Amino acid sequence: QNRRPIIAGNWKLNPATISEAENLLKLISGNFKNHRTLDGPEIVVFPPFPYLTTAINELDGTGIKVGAQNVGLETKGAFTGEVAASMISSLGASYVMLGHSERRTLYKESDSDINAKVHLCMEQPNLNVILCVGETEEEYESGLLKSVVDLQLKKGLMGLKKEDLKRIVVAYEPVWAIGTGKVATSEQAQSAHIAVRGTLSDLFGVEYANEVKIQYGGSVSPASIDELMQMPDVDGALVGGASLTADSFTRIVDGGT
Ligand code: G2H
Repeated sequence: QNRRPIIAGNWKLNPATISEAENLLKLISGNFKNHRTLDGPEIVVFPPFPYLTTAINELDGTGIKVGAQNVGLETKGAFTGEVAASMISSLGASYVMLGHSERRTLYKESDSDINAKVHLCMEQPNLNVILCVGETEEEYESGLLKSVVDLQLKKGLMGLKKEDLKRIVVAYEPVWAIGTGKVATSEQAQSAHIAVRGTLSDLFGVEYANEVKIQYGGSVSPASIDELMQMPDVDGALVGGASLTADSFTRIVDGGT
């Protein structure tokens, strides 16, 4: 299968100030100025909401896309503190990340919330979604990986039209590997990705399952990226901590140490 890899940087709640964000963006932009992105992987960065416009401007001309880490459940009106998909889209962002385990656990987002948000993004013509799924350590130890991920995919993608499915990227992030330094082995990632692809094939057909990109996420670093990317079903990475310095993010995009 000829799936163009996609490397994404999830900045989470970092950095603390716009000037630090600008510095990071300038360094990333400098590293990718020479259109290395054209034949390489698709690259996306996910800064916090207040930095989205700055990121879009700073990365202009590099081919690097910008996405939001979440979106609200409403479209407009009296919902103080919320952010709508139309706002994200109208800034020129092209991705929204949904269902990250930190959203699921810390902010109690359910699969049906996530599904509603996926639909809100699909109403915006220019938005793609990275849908994150993954099991906890306890579930992994109990052999529940497949059934947990199955349900998250089934509920998260419920009711999507065929043409919308093309705008979905799946990120498999085992919760036990997130921010822990405990990266899954490439074999563990590969077998989980086969499970994810299997579910997507059951849900939407084998043709779709072969086309959809599945990223691995969880403590990815320049030291682990090469082995992961050698796995036939690993189509990229969702990188947290290591995306916060331009050097390590660039090394991950370029492939390894
Ligand atoms: C998983 C990942 C990015 P980290 O959350 O989404 O973060 O690479 O820091 O484990």
